[in-house]
Amino acid sequence: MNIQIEKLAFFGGSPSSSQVLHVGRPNIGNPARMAERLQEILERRWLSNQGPVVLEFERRLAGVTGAKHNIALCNGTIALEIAIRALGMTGEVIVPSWTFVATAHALQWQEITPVFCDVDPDTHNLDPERVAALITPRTTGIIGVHLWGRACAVRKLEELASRHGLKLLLDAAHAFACSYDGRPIGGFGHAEVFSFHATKFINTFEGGAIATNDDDLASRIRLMTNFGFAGYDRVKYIGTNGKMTEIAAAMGLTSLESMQDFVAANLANWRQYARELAGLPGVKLLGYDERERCNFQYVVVEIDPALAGVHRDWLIEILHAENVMARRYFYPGVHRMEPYRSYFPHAGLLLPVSEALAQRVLVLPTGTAIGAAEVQRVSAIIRACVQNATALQRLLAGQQRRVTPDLS
Ligand code: T4K
Repeated sequence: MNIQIEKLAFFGGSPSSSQVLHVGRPNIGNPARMAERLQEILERRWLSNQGPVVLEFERRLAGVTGAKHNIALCNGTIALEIAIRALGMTGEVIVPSWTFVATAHALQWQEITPVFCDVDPDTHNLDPERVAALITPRTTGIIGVHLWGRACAVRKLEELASRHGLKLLLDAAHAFACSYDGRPIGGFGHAEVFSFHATKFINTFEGGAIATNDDDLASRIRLMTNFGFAGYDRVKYIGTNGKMTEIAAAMGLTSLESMQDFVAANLANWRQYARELAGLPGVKLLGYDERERCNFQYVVVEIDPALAGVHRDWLIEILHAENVMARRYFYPGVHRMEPYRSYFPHAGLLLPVSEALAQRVLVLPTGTAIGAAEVQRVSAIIRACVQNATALQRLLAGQQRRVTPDLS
């Protein structure tokens, strides 16, 4: 595919395709099977409250996570909030800023202070040495995130948590069906939390789950998920409503049946991106450890403007004009979002890696909705921009529209 940069849609040309490509277009399993399940649910007239489809979904989750308890919930954020509360976290909890905002909000929502910790530049996950330096007498827990489906430094975080008597919760929203050290994600820390949002590898429209091997914790979580009810008329705990619906679980079961197809599509896309973007200066595609199980749901690229000659934000604008809705997750970093930026205006000083990643990361479309032709199209646009960076800079300088940041 030959792209001439002066003819890019951003400069007034026509987009390379009218097809809009998204990051997070849902993976859909067999629609006929989903329709059958919906029919059964409607005939049964059992729509929520631990119905048979939710129970079957939980059993199937156990087969993937290997955890003893797998509690299906209405979304990943409520799952985080419930897990945090059931674990008894209070005071301060150490968490990366380089994550989706829900990880921190789930703490702040309960008036627990998120203490932002920097990440390792190679893994994008919590740096355990920096975590150790942030522990204070007020610290009650650590939340590690398996960002992009790549496991965080679980072993070191477990050691640290046990040495200091802290709770360790793992936000595994991205890491369903992934592994760490050959063991499935789901059984580490005190509990792990999954998201089954529409944009996730396996989806239940909206949904989530908590996996744990701790019997007491699991029963507290189950109580909290259903208002604290331990039977008709008997509330023995403070609770909320975190229940998953039957139709959501039906979508989950349907998704699980096609899980291997989803992985295969993601892996094929990722490998093709790797081939097509290879050798471009300043363009680093994040790798996956292929010895571990992975869902390959995220195609993450880091753009180093000094080497590439183009800034990530220029590429975003150019790609969007071409109908490629690439994303700059998790810009500008949670510590720069409200209320955190008002509470901790200088947090960035201790988060140099997170700050740099927020300027460089570009997430590209993948999933079963796209294939080889689309990957080739996205890659060709990026390649054309980087290979013609000097000409691109000249064209941008001549634009009336201001393009930030200005590299000149
Ligand atoms: N922890 C981590 C580390 C997380 O990443 C997340 C969620 C959570 C916790 C919390 O879990 P949940 O409470 O969400 O279960 C998305 C998702 O809303 C969010 O689930 C996800 N992380 C985050 C990384 O991404 P946005 O702002 O990108 O969503 P949105 O609406 O822009 O959708 C992305 C693209 O997907 C759109 O361009 C269009 C496409 N799309 C989306 C939906 C919903 C579709 O084609 N069809 C659809 O149905 O946040």
